Amino acid sequence: MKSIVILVSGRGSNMEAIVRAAIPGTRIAAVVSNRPDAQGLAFAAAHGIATRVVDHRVHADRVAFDAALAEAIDAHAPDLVVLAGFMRILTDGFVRRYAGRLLNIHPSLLPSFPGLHTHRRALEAGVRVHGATVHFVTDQLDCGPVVIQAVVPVRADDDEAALAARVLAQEHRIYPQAVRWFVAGRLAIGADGRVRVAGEADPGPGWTVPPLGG
Ligand code: NHR
Ligand code: GAR
Repeated sequence: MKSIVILVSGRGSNMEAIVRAAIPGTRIAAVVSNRPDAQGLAFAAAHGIATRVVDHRVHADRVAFDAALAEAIDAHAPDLVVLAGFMRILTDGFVRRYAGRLLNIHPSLLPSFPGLHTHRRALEAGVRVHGATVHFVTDQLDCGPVVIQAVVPVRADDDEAALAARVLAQEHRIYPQAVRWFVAGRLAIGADGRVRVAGEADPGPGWTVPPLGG
């Protein structure tokens, strides 16, 4: 049984998608939030999952916050740590501690639009396609090895909310898939820094494009 700790900051719909996927051979050991008011905590508690709050505001700096966060995580000795809408940048020391077992989902087609407000920036840039990326976390923000991406069209009449919703629906498909691959031991980071998915044709079904009409 692989044990997973999920970190959230807000709504927690990606966490919910992973919980609902009920991936065989996995157990969601805990959901940890840096915000006491994160909506995701209620869903986790209602599903019998242990919840913890590590409030970044009560810690003097990022190093102290990350130490408290690591303590909360390590209490569950997880095989995998999943950032699901987690909104605090993590220190190098934290990232090193969980190297190779720390995943993030970012709401853009990385390396385009790292950082925040990705949907607004995609609209401003006038790109025709946008999407989401699951990647291993490294000390380079939003730059870690890519596991899976999903592409969505950008429509002429899109606003930030409409585009975000279209991307989010794809996030809910690709994040459980990435977790499934990880727990099945099928993900490896090559010497070239790229992710290989064992048993999938190169580059694997790591990309998905919903039909333009959809
Ligand atoms: N930490 C490291 N070291 N590397 C990554 O790739 C990380 C990370 C921590 C979080 C998620 C990321 C995203 O997918 C993530 C990737 C928060 C910020 C941010 O600027 C940026 C990127 C991401 C998450 N956070 C502000 C901060 O000062 C706070 C913003 C807020 O609280 O609303 O930490 O987009
Ligand atoms: C998701 O779109 C996720 O990709 C994004 O925030 C949303 C969280 O939704 N993550 C980031 O922007 C990280 N900086 P959720 O809480 O419902 O999963």
